[in-house]
Amino acid sequence: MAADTIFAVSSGRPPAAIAVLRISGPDAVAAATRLAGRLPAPRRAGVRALHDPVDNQLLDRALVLVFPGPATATGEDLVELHLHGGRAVVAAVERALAVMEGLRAAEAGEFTRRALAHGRIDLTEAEGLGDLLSAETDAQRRMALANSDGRLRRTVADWSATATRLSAMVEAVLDHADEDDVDASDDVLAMVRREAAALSGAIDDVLAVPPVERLRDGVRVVLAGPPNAGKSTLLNALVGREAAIVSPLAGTTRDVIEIPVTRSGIAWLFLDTAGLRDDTSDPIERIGIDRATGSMATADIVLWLGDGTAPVEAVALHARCDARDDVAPDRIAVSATTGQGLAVLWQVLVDRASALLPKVDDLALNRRQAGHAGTAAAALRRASRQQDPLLLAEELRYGVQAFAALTGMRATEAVLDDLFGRFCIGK
Ligand SMILES: Nc1nc2c(ncn2[C@@H]2O[C@H](COP(=O)(O)OP(=O)(O)O)[C@@H](O)[C@H]2O)c(=O)[nH]1
Ligand SMILES: [Mg+2]
Repeated sequence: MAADTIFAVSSGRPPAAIAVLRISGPDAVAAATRLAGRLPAPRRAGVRALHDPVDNQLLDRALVLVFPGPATATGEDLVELHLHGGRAVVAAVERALAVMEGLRAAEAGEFTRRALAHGRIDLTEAEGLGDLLSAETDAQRRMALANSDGRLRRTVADWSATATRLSAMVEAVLDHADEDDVDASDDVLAMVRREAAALSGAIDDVLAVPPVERLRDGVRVVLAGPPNAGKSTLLNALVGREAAIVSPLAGTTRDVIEIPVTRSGIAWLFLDTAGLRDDTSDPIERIGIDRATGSMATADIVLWLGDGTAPVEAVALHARCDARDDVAPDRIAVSATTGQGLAVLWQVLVDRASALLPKVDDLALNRRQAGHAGTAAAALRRASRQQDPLLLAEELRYGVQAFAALTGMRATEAVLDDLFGRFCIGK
């Protein structure tokens, strides 16, 4: 089945000075020709008058660029129209394209999906691109750029090549099992086991790096404690706006409120929770308390605002310190009202987060990638202990398959839908 030719504005939402409309697919050049007449030479920009092929009305004067496939971003014929970025201009050109046979508007992420389908990029690069588009901090940008640029793909290709080479060595031993001298075969197998162990160790090192999600989605900081401890007020003070409702009534905060902020070059996700108490008869507050407990379980950092024993590893605060006489030397005294202690608290948060985040130059994996890397590492570890050459070869093959899944050679539709659903239209 021939693919549709797709089009979408790939630059920002109009109005803007310029709107870059991309057309990709087998009919891209024909469609552009119907609008613009004779096209400029490949990869050369040319100004053309665009006319509606139906009524010959002038639509815009635009810069036209033709990129013949397969050496293009999508792997297909690709045309860029640099239009004047007014809404009506863009809409008129899109209308003229939409009525052409075989053309349709692109779905979110569809250009990148085609790049993947045509082998222009692998799944790790597509994931890196997705992260790059949503990057808000410099660390996010640098990590995403490295992965979209093939850093992870190259590493996995090396791992896979090693496993494949080891697998071939075992196959060779198996093929010549009767003829060869047994000692030499044993030497080869011993070396294969050693190399498999080394490779699984190298993968484990990468798996030990904190996950990309924490960098991408923010360090999850949960404010927890009894009702009226000042959680919502502190959250507002930390994020710098009135995000959560504050009141002297216990049980005001019911649902978990999630507030993303960027500070000190780190993306944070602050979560305000319902106050923890056992004696509520309010069923809705009860649900809120269950959600609060759930949030604490998935927190990267818990800020504990309560006099009682703080949860293990939580940052214990002496909250509302302006309004109390007692002191707690082992806690950070903070007041959301006067601002006392907030700078100290931020420094503690930044220090903790730095240890929880991948370093920019680290090779870090997302959860999907780590799942497959873990599968491969486990297979290689088993291979390193396997005495039976047949089973040894089997484990190595298993490892190679996991690498293929990691780079998307065997990605399922569900994985692809999930990834590209996060992309914008036109990417
Ligand atoms: N004096 C003083 N009052 C505070 C402070 N933080 C919160 N409060 C007050 O304590 C009450 C409960 O605050 P809230 O943030 O709703 O507590 P939560 O139930 O833990 O979310 C409100 O009346 C706040 O105005 C503080 O740092 N100093
Ligand atoms: Mg509250």
